[in-house]
Amino acid sequence: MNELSTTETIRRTCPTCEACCGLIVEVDRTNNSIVSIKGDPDDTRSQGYVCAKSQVFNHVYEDPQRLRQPVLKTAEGWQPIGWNEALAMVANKFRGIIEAHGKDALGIYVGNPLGHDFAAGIYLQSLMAVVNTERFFSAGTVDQHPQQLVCWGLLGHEWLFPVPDLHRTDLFICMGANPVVSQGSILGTPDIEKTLRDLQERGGRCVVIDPRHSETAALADQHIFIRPGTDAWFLLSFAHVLVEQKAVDTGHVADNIDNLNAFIELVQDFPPEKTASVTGVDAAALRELAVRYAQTNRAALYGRIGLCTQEFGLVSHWLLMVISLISGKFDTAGGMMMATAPTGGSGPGVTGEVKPYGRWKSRKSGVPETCGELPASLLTEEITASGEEIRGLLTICGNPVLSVPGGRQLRDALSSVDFIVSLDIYINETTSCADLILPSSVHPEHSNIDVTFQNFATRNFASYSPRLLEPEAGVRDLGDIILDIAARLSGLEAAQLDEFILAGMIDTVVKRGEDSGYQLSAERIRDQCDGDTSAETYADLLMRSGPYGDWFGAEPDGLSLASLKVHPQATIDLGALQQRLPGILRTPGQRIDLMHELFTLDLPRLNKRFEELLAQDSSDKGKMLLVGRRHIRDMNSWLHNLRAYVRGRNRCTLKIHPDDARALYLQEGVLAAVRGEAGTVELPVEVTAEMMPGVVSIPHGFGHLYEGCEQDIAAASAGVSCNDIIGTGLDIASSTCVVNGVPVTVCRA
Ligand SMILES: Nc1nc2c(c(=O)[nH]1)N[C@H]1C(S)=C(S)[C@@H](COP(=O)(O)OP(=O)(O)OC[C@H]3O[C@@H](n4cnc5c(=O)[nH]c(N)nc54)[C@H](O)[C@@H]3O)O[C@H]1N2
Ligand SMILES: Nc1nc2c(c(=O)[nH]1)N[C@H]1C(S)=C(S)[C@@H](COP(=O)(O)OP(=O)(O)OC[C@H]3O[C@@H](n4cnc5c(=O)[nH]c(N)nc54)[C@H](O)[C@@H]3O)O[C@H]1N2
Ligand code: SF4
Ligand SMILES: [Mo]
Repeated sequence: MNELSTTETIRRTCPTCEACCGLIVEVDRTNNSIVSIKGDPDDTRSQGYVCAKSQVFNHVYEDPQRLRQPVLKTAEGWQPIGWNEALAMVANKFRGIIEAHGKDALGIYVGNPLGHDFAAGIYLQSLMAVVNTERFFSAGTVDQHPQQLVCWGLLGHEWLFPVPDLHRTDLFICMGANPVVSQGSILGTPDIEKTLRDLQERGGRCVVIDPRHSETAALADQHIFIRPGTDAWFLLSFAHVLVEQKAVDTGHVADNIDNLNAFIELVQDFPPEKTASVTGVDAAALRELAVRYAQTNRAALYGRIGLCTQEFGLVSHWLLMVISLISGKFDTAGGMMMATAPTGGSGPGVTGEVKPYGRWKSRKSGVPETCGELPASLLTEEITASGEEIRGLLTICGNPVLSVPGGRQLRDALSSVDFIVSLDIYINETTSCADLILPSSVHPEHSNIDVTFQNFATRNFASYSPRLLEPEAGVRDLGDIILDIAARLSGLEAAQLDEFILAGMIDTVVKRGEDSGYQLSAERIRDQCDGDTSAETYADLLMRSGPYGDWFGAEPDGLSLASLKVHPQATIDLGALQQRLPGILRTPGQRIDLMHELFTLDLPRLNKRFEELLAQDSSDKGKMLLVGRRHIRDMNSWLHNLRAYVRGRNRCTLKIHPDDARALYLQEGVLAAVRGEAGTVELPVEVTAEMMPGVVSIPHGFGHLYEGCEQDIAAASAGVSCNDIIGTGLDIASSTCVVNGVPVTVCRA
């Protein structure tokens, strides 16, 4: 601290997206406030870069409408309630429901910001173990589930994701992702725009395959329109060309691969000329791209949300990974590679032979779970499942009323749940339906470690973000709240449950030591591990026994939490991505079965759909396919109460191609009515040649229209929710919600 002033400079990472940019924050100690947030030029990853959202966590901290203490819904409105009373009520109500109706009468929905809170992630695992409900839902089923299943099916680990090695690639093919706006997802790179320009400057190419000429497409060397939902056939043809070109080369994993011939046989049937009319991609353009890919040693084929949340999300991501594998571009520099995270693991989830699918089914429609979850769009029908209703619901950092298909129906269904608790910081479209809301500290008030995102980064890194401000009186951290609920439900004190978790982690570390040739006693580990909070201690344990760890002194130059805390920057760069196969494979016998039944069982559905699409008459006026989009100033639904992020032009518009607009008598700015399976919304038209003809786009996360919310700024720029149109259609092979390529009818309102 400077002697003359009360300001202090603290370095931390930005907690708002996966990029984890390094920040310099000036904090004023006299009034416990943040004076400024700037990019840290000395952060080796981000080098001073930040986007407009770097200020988010301070705006949220200062937002007067953010909840700062628990509130209970009463006949007189929301009333403050003490923590003890609130937590006792949660435990009593939930225990009562479980005793009367069984464990599965309790539902849990977890949203996206939880991934940005390391401590909450740890304690969520414990809560899930304690509650053990089959009615578990998360934003993951409107997101990365197909990718998790592909990672499990081919590599044996649900959370071992390949990322494009952007810093060394010469050809980046980007399908169904818009990293220039999203800042990269399962692709952690600060300043993606510069990263892509660097690629171009060294002679490389960026090619975007997307039904919209997105911000990433605008920067790319080539953009190819594709009809939404048809990527699987594009990829089958892509693989066909590789085979035709005799470009199949399985490289250093050749000895681990099974069923290569069967895969080759499969793709023989899909020359580009056969799939062109279905995908809308010219056969010659596809051939040229596939040949270029085959001839480029360092090439990365990447896909994200647009590939996941569509009718054939699982098959598309399977093909994406198999193509990398059979072209020698997987686990090699410049191709698709896996990070080596300092905490050693690659997150929760199933490894090896335990199947992460089909272990139970939803009660109403019999849809199989995947990755321990039921599709979030089925929450509504599960709540009302006759005789097996969800009676108690816990939502954690989630806003499913806006984020999940059939949002309006969900909102209605929530009124029939006996008791809803929301762990959230706002009274919004979802939490306003709760009986009790328990807010937690926000990012400036607690420390954090980017454990999840260290697994998705394009360069290996470690980071520590210290607490910036003294928490306001009575504020509790989200992790502690979750721990407390888990403890009360299992009849323990929070400290006792924490102690069990610690003992379990120490056992894991002892075993890790044995596997790596370090003889460590539990006592020695317990003596040495350290942290300001239990969660920090857990991070210390994992880091010290991880791939760069100090092994509790055995490797004095290795990483520990203490070494991160004294490092001048918030992050330490741990170098380029490394080759990880075959060692890291967790499949039985370390085999990579290219034709795993998880994927091939969906081929008949794929073939049937292909025939239907071939036969389809596309002349039906007003019938369009809906896709989503994101904007740099949004983060799903939760930044709209911050004036800095909603001012300016209305972003919640229907983007439509000029030819379609003309045919439907829609001019710029008029209201269009867009009807889908779940309902109709009306919103202003934006005519733009960005869109592929026949495709329209609406962003998600808007629709702040409900009574009872306490987000005045959001309400003033409400927009509409595209999830009020989108029905509960699934990529049934992965139980993932389809929010892209959704059939809608468009007309003038
Ligand atoms: N149509 C369509 N739907 C989509 C998508 C799409 O592309 N198209 N994308 C999907 C994707 S990828 C995702 S991840 C989901 C997101 O789905 P959700 O995670 O359900 O939605 P969010 O809008 O991110 O809601 C975040 C919630 O967390 C709260 N929150 C924010 N910060 C904190 C905090 O620090 N502490 C606490 N306790 N609470 C906090 C906010 O108030 C808000 O209620 O949406 C999905 N829905
Ligand atoms: N600014 C901002 N950043 C964010 C978020 C945010 O809301 N705002 N959300 C964060 C979250 S939770 C996530 S998961 C990530 C998502 O990160 P991305 O996946 O990079 O983001 P999207 O903008 O959803 O990109 C999806 C793209 O897929 C295209 N698409 C739609 N359907 C299809 C299809 O069938 N085939 C093909 N090939 N393309 C298709 C869409 O036109 C769109 O351009 O972004 C994260 N970052
Ligand atoms: S890119 Fe992401 S991590 Fe970087 S400043 Fe913006 S929101 Fe924060
Ligand atoms: Mo997401």
